[in-house]
Amino acid sequence: MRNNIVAGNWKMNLTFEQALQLANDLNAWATENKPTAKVIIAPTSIYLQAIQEIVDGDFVQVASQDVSNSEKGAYTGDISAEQLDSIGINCAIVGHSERREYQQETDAIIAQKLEQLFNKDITPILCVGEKLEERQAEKHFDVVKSQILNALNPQKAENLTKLVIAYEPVWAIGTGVTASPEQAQEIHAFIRSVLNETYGSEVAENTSILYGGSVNPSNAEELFSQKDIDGGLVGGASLKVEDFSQIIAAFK
Ligand code: G2H
Repeated sequence: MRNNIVAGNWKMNLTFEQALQLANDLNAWATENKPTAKVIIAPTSIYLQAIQEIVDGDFVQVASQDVSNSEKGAYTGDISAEQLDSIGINCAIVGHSERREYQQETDAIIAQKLEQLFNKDITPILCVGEKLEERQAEKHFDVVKSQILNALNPQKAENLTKLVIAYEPVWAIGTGVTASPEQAQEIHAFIRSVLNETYGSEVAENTSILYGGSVNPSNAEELFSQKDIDGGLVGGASLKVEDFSQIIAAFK
């Protein structure tokens, strides 16, 4: 279902103590302020259960940063959708550009990961986005379209309404450079039109499309006010409760 969502991707940051503190602080803020947007945090996997236990799931949901593309078995170091489900995790980020780049994740692997998540009714946040040279060559629409179709075409039709997409231009990630609200809106509208053309209006209208890439308290409100931007996937600025709460509060 299409919701306003602000998700914090903590990446490989924070000690256990720091992570618990941040989760506690955010939980206190969210339970007091009752934000209109859905709030999600994605800590490193070894903290998932402890953080899940200290936050109020009505206000702060906990997501995994990744999932295995295999169901179970001899895959040392991997974490399966079934294992996430068994500790009550119902959301996972998939296909982040850092994993595409450093772990050589292909669209085919990402499609398998989506399938694993759908099989366990875990909501995927599918990340897509072009690199700087692709934008400079004006190939960003083609790149994003093929990332989406390659990930979604193998899925069962009934699962496609249970998806969140995050558009994260690689040139804006952790760089302090943000896509302008107009640039972001343009490609978010394009993503929704691709969903509409390929999978129909129900999928297009039910998919929350988040923007990611150097979202901060100063740019969140303008980005989130765009028609096809349903929220943000926030990295660096999600590590401080003051910044992250201001971003969440950009949804009045
Ligand atoms: C993009 C984003 C969160 P940051 O990766 O996924 O990170 O906000 O630090 O650019």
